[in-house]
Amino acid sequence: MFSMAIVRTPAKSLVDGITTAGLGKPDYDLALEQHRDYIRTLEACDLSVIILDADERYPDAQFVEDAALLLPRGAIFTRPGAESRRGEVAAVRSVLDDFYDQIDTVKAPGSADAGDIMVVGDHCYIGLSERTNHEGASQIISALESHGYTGSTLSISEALHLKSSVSYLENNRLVVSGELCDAVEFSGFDQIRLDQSERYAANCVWINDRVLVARGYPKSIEKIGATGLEIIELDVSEFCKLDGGLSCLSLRF
Ligand code: CIR
Repeated sequence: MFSMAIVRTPAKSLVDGITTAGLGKPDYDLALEQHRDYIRTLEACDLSVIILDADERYPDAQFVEDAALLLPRGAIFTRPGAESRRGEVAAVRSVLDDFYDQIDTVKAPGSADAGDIMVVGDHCYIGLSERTNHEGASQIISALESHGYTGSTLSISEALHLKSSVSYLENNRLVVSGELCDAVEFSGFDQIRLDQSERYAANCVWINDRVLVARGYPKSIEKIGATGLEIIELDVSEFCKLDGGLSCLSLRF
């Protein structure tokens, strides 16, 4: 169960965030409104939300999930794969230092975005992507082992991050899309397979037996809803334009 979350207010510079989506530039005011809705939803899921200030130097800083992996007793801070995002970690770290005794940090030449890390019980699946390299993953696995966790890697090529295509909904339930439908690593899960046309919805977020799902993906809502979990739909169209999804917008702990 989670009781807290960290988010970061988008800066006006978000319109210059990194993207491959080809959906045009996000509308700042609408992004801000969607971000406020997101915060209200986290609060409705009984989380206390820490809101970090916007920083115009970092157009992608609202995607706080990439800066850290938070485990019950320790935090692992990443070294984001995109150079323009490396400076984002400091602000996230400054609020988390007080919560954790054990802190590890990914160091050069390692790189990792925590959007590439999916926690399933005491195991972490780490996507090797354009952002997360072998060295970064192996530093994370060593840190995980010192926290009593294990880690394993799998290569991804279709989407930006591992969790762009897969989400764990607890109790062995996994939402999967695209290339990950055939991944042997995930064959033992109860899979909820999404249509290719709705693959963006695979980035959903389990919070205390509710699931946040992106608005606009009706077939996925029906499939995920069949689990019996309460679904909360949220419009994140402006973040989708920056290759970001629901999970990227917060760190839950
Ligand atoms: C980036 O390319 O880094 C951002 N525009 C999007 C990051 C999304 N984060 C995530 O999927 N965990």
